[in-house]
Amino acid sequence: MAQLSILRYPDARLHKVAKPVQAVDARIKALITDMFDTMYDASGIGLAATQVDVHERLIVIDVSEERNEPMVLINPEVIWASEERLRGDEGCLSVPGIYDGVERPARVKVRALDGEGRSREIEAEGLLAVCIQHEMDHLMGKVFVQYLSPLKQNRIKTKLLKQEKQERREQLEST
Ligand code: K1U
Ligand code: ZN
Repeated sequence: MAQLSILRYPDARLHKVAKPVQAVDARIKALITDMFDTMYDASGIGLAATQVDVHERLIVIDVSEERNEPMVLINPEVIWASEERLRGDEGCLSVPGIYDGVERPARVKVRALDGEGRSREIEAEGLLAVCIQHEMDHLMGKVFVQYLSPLKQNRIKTKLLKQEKQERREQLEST
């Protein structure tokens, strides 16, 4: 089991645009396994490769209560989005402790390759639709806080930078 390190906002690498996966080969399959381990360990419902500093279009998701419905989306594309939009609270493993409302299309249809490289179409609503759109934003270098006001973004940046400094101080003190 390999745990990957998750980039934390405001790390500039979270804003890189991911490139398409060229082949679903052994390297990508190993990355998928490590991303699921990392996501489950962090109690997340999704994780984009961007968040573990790999800038390729790959997402892992599991929105099930039992944590037994893993879903892999490689090179995902939204092929339809509903006109109806819903606002819901979102969180992010790269923005720990921050939750805020974001408005997005209520339902989406996405085409992607699965973990075996087979093309799939997924119709999603509810939490799955929110999670897919949130993770696809990561692949475009967008973090959910960028939907919030500049004032809120600045407050979040300051809070997380302060937390990071404090954690580094505590680490130094314990060595
Ligand atoms: O960091 C991520 O991209 C994963 C993120 C996905 C997500 C959660 C909620 C709305 C949109 C996208 C998380 O898993 S945050 C973890 C979390 O605290 C959570 C888990 C279940 C439901 C809601 C939040
Ligand atoms: Zn996120």
